[in-house]
Amino acid sequence: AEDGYDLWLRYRPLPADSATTYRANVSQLILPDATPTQAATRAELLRGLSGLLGSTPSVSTSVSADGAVIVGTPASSPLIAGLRLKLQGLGREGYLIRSVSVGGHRATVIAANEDVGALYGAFHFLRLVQTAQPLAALDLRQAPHVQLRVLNHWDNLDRHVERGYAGESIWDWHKLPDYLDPRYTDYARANASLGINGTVLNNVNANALSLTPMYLEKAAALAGVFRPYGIRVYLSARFSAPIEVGGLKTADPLDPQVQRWWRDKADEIYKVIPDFGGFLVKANSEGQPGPQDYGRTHADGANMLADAVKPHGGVVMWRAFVYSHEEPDDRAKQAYSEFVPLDGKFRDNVIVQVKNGAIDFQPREPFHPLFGAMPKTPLMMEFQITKEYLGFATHLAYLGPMYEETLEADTHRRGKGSTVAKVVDGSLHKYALTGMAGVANIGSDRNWSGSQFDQANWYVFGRMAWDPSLKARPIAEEWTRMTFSNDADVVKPIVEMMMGSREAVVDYMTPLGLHHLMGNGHHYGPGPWVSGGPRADWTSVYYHRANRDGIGFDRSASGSNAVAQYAPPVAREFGDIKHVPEKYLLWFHHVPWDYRTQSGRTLWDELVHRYTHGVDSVKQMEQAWNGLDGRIDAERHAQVATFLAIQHKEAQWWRDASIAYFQTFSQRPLPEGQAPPA
Ligand code: GCW
Repeated sequence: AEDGYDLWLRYRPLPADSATTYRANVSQLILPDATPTQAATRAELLRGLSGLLGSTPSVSTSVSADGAVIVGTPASSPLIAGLRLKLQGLGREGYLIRSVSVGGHRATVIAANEDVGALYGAFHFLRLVQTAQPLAALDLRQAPHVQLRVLNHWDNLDRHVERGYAGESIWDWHKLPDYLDPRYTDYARANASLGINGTVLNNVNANALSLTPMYLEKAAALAGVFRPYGIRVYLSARFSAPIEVGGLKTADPLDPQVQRWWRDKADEIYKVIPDFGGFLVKANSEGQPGPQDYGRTHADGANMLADAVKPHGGVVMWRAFVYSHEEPDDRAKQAYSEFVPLDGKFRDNVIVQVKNGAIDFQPREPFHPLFGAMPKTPLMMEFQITKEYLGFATHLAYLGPMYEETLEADTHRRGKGSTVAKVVDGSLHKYALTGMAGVANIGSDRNWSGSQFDQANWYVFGRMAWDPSLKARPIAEEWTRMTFSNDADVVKPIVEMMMGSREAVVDYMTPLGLHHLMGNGHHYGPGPWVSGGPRADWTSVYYHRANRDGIGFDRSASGSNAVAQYAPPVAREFGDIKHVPEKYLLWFHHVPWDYRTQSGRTLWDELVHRYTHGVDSVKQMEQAWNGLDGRIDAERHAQVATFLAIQHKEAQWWRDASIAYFQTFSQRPLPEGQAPPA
């Protein structure tokens, strides 16, 4: 069935004429299969090429005709050893793909230093065929720019996925370790096709039971499935586990018994998972336990765990998403205030994981001020792939432009051009450890991600984790070609839809720098009126601050002065209402309703205009998609069409509810041509 299960690895037959051309370039495969990774590489190439070309290429040991594809490492393939390719600089995971001549025959070589590099190269080669690229004169070199490219699953042991909109967790803990659902292999293939090399299996709001022998055995079984695909398993560690499952009285990181407990635990884990990646930790945030419960710092906590995994080569990914409602200051400032003083105090196998923005995965946030501000501590990016604040699975929002916007942002910490991407890839501060995490949108739905288009968000995350300088548009095109069609009449409208989709969501939910206006708790649908409740920083009124005078959160020098956490040129830009980019206007300023915006409209009129524009953009997406009826298989077309209709209805809901609510403050009429809320 065309239900989307195959993701972007569809391998459906190419049109007859191009299949003929490709067959001439892929007449035989020469590749080893002595190791599990080699076997996986061979299986993928056979599966992909036979699907795409309509016939299975022969596997041989020597080049006997034009069109051989030779895959491997100097150690695994005598042919590759003989070619004396320049593999230096490719590292463990890099590869090259090159058109060569062997014994007078045209051939393509996919070569790497290690098996996993050859696997990545094989996926790249398949992608070239899938996206209808020429194979005649190839000369490609690729190596990842980021070391740890990991998915974070917020999956609970009862299979509920926190902020998951694609069904229950794919980890079937009950049937593990003995039953290995074939889906685990498909998960590994999909990740390896992007170069994702790590997965944190359990929620950062962690259950200490995941560290008990019974669950470790299950995690080890998954690690066994993923290993041939170059993917390591990590676990979220609950900081109070020494108490909960260790029977200790404290989890104080400076207590020798606690330190010993974690060391023993690490030893135990590495016995069953020898290549265990390490721990991810959410501590002293949203009520989670942490070192501050004992008067210790984040560094004390992280270093204790780092010492425990160090002898085994493990790392600790310590999250900077910390805030507490007991802290009266602007929530946006808290992570920076707590972490910057700790710069240089972490062990060398600790990496601090920072969300893209300082609040929480909003449709649009300015880059987190921590990026660039901790030159002596490796920082990794945390993006959210699951769309907690962007309409869950039914609203189409391609997140490539959002990731790109953050990665391109200039921190100015080492002068102009000090982009977030250069912090993340380590080049700005010469970090020895680099990483990018994505909060997964994966569940048991047949289509994995809850919708067809949400697969693109998994895809673009993986591609940008490999190389943070990649751009959203070419990745959207690549994904569309693999997922839907190479036909220009299909590719073009879909890429346009995707590229405009996130901006549409920003417009109908949180235009002009507004943020956190979603329904309380679930975060679905409009709730700008949300107030009261257990904590101010979970209410919308805390963030929009609308009153008779105007709207927006003053984070300039006259307000919380959060702008001072940025480098001076950025602080000046954001802190000055005349210079702040309009997309961040109400993030940093409380602005009078009659303020003139760049369009010449007053702020109130501009706000209404943006809300309406968001709805109109969804209408256009709907029309574009409906125009593709018959060009895409009926099952996927119908599902997307229905989801777009839902999105259209709900964009209107967002607009009408938001305008009606804000109008109670602005006390101004709707601008001309803007229908009153239905
Ligand atoms: O985005 C918020 C979510 C919480 C989440 C938290 C976090 C895992 O609403 O569900 O908890 O952030 O990132 O820790």
